[in-house]
Amino acid sequence: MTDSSTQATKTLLNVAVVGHTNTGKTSLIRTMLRSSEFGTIEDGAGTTRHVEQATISAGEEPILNLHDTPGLEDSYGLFSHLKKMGKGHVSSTTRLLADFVANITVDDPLEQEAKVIRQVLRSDVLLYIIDVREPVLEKYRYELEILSKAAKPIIPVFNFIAGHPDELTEWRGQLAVYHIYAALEFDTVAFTFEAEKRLYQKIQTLVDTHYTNLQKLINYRAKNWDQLCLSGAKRVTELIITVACHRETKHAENNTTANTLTEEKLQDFVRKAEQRCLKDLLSIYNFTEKDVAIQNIPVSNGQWQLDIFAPGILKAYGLDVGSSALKGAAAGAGIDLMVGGLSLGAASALGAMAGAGWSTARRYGSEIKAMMDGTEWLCADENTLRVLYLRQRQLLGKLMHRGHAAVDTVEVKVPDSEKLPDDWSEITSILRQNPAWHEASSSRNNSQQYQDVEARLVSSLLKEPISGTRA
Ligand SMILES: Nc1nc2c(ncn2[C@@H]2O[C@H](COP(=O)(O)OP(=O)(O)OP(=O)(O)O)[C@@H](O)[C@H]2O)c(=O)[nH]1
Ligand SMILES: [Mg+2]
Repeated sequence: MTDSSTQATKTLLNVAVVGHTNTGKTSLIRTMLRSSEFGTIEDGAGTTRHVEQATISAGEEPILNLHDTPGLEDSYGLFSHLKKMGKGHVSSTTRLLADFVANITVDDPLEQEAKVIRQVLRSDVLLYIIDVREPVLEKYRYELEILSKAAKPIIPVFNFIAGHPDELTEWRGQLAVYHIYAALEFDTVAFTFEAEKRLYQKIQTLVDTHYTNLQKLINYRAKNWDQLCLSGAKRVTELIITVACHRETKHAENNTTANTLTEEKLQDFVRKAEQRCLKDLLSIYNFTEKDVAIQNIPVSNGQWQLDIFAPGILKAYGLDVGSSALKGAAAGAGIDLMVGGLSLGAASALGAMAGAGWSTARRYGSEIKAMMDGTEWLCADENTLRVLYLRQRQLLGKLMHRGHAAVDTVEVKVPDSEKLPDDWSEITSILRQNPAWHEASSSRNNSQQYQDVEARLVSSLLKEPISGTRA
């Protein structure tokens, strides 16, 4: 480390993440770092055994140090010890805590607690992580009592809030006893950027010497978050476009076996395209299998649990359209009536026109030729495209943490079909008419019409759900 970076580290804001064991301290740090590499996370007490430090930067510029600490397991033991040290009186100065850490011996039963307190004394602000599912037991009161002796600003962070409103109220009441009013609800696994921003803003108000640096971090993170959401929406858009533009050549003679094979080929294409999109989205949002499980995303071993062509899928996405709902999405719709947006009749008329303009021939040439030699195409039918869109939109919502259980309670149920873009039919019809768009090319990307369709899909995916779910 160079002299200047040592200097920078010294002046960085130091934030200690403390709390009872197994409340999600390490998980919170991973979330804040956007890294699943940091520390060890386990469902069990005493996972983190030592203080570990990580630095959060805005680009290249380090902004703050986070210190993960072991969970406080024996707050009662520590409190009694401090009381003994203070001759029956736990003084309100930090002196007692400093004496405690200075005199602790290796293998002392309170060694772990000493590690925490040592870091607390070295830090500028404390994030106190609370598992609200736990009743406000005596041991937590001792923890708060001890931490408040360090005379550092404490920001309580409520974790595991989903479905526990009463416990949350009780915790808030308990904190008020210690004059701590401004707590944050921050789901460490499934968070929104807004919640993270509030966390930094809270620190800004409590440690105003670091205001400017924290603001740099907020701005940097906000920009990154927007880009992340945009990448997700663009990836889904690419899927919809690839599938909607795809055509499978069908044999004109009524050969059932050949037609079934074509249908299967089309289905396979759609499945694989969706699978690739799922894989990319999970990687864009850095989601591990554990996050997938916590977010209740219906994916197992990286695959959708429900096949896109499974019976009942239309119903699952609110597309209950009579008898077809029982069957699932159709394998494909014959495209002959959609050629170039023309009716069959118009297409034959054009084909018959020997002197049709060059541009007409170029645009409709393959359709006309196909019609002449009896070739037909299959393309993904309307319902398949709808399910595809709705499923990725829902996934995107979860990845952006809009649909987490923690906020589900305020969701107003809106039929999925209403979550399609207003101009959905127009979009899919344009896509079907432009098979050449199935993959990127400069002529596609420069086409005004393509850019317009892409922008419409992206913005519909980024729109807040109409459900009124809190972001
Ligand atoms: N559902 C849910 N689970 C969480 C959340 N935060 C943490 N967990 C889980 O809670 C367990 C404990 O998380 P850790 O991050 O290891 O907790 P810790 O406070 O660091 O634990 P110690 O190091 O043992 O003190 C893990 O199984 C996490 O996956 C959350 O917001 N929601
Ligand atoms: Mg830990």
